Amino acid sequence: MNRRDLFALGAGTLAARELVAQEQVARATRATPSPKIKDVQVISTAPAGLRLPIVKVITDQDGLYGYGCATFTQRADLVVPAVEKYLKPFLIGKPADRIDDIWQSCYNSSYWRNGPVLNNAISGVDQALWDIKGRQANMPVYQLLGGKMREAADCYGHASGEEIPQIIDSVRKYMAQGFRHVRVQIGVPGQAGYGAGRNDVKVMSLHNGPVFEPRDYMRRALKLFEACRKELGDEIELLHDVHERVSPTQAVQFAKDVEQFKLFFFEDPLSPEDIQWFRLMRNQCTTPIAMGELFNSPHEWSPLITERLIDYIRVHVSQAGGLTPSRKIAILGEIHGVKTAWHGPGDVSPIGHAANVALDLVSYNFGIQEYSPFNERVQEVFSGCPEMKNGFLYANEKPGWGIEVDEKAAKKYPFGYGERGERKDLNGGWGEIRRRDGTVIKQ
Ligand code: GCO
Ligand code: MG
Repeated sequence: MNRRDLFALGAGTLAARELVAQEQVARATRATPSPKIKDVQVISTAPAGLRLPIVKVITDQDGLYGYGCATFTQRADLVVPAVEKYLKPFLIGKPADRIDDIWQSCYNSSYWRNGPVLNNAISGVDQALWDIKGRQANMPVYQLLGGKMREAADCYGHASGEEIPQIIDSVRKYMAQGFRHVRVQIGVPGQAGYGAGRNDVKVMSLHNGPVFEPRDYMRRALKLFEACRKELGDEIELLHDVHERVSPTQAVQFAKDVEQFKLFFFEDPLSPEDIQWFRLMRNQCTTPIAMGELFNSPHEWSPLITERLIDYIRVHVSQAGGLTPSRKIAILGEIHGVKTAWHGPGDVSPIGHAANVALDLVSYNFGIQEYSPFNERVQEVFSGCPEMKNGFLYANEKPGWGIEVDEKAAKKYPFGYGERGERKDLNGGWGEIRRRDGTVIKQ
């Protein structure tokens, strides 16, 4: 019997009122229809010569789509079929608003998981779904995560060079722009150090390729820190990236030797294969340790965080599978007193940088953000990049990530070419670096 019949019968007004109330509740709780995933595409672009695969998820609702960062620059072409051949057919027709559910199903759909290609592909989809949800809600993503805990993300810039005076000069330039944190890297003459030039010197070696000797590098780096403290004082926060270039015992010794210079953090002293050594390093000194840009798997970050063996977790957000798992990493860190320092070099796309900033703003345990400037070409392709002011990075306040991708401009900068349009060897993948005797090293 419906409402009209009840009234017609003049039946008890109580029953009639109850029916009306039930209808109201049903109307209020009836969910708006979920947007369904209609298409999943990859935009391949390298505006700064670094290959950035971007995933675009398009829904069946007019004009509702989103972008996600899937940047695994060294093997960027492989991310494309991982998205288009496997995730796309798996996702078509699925509700775009069930983000974690989609993340879990993509993650499990390959059975073998936690590899960089597949994780980056999932990240592209995951971040695009967050963008879509933000656009639907008419809010920036950081609002969906609970809102700001701070106004902007304090950042560090990169100062590097072949000789000490050059680097000190570069730090001063950052300080003049308002930065309070700067990473310092120095080259070794004739050697292929990380993040610094090598000048024209030739070093003796048993092969013709780039050379790197860990002990030469460590001696130079210690001289650099000493000079920085002498010339720049104690207030500027100095950071350094070892880039897993030394052996485990050298790393422990190096961490002890730099303790006196009070670095803000000492990054990647060990490779992911050697993470068991962090316990020893911890027992030997109080140098703050940052680690994790190479991590793919919870088996890597979980023990280091829960056993409080590092100070900063430095995951490359797309490498871990996107915003959804990285938010969980941040929360795990908060519980264990480990701070965040998301990887933010030039080979993270502006969408990825926007995801970093969203996490920076909402995480209590934010530590520092790595910053790489967005050049003109990058901004030609990506409008609405996070903004830098006085060493702080600000989120775009528009819905979602607030970034639009100009797909026509993106096509002007295909994979495999450098910043000046020159063809890149190995399609931009990395070659090898060897010690004097020819032993290949991690780089
Ligand atoms: C850092 C880095 C990077 C990586 C690069 C690899 O910024 O801390 O170690 O520069 O080397 O992202 O592609
Ligand atoms: Mg690094």
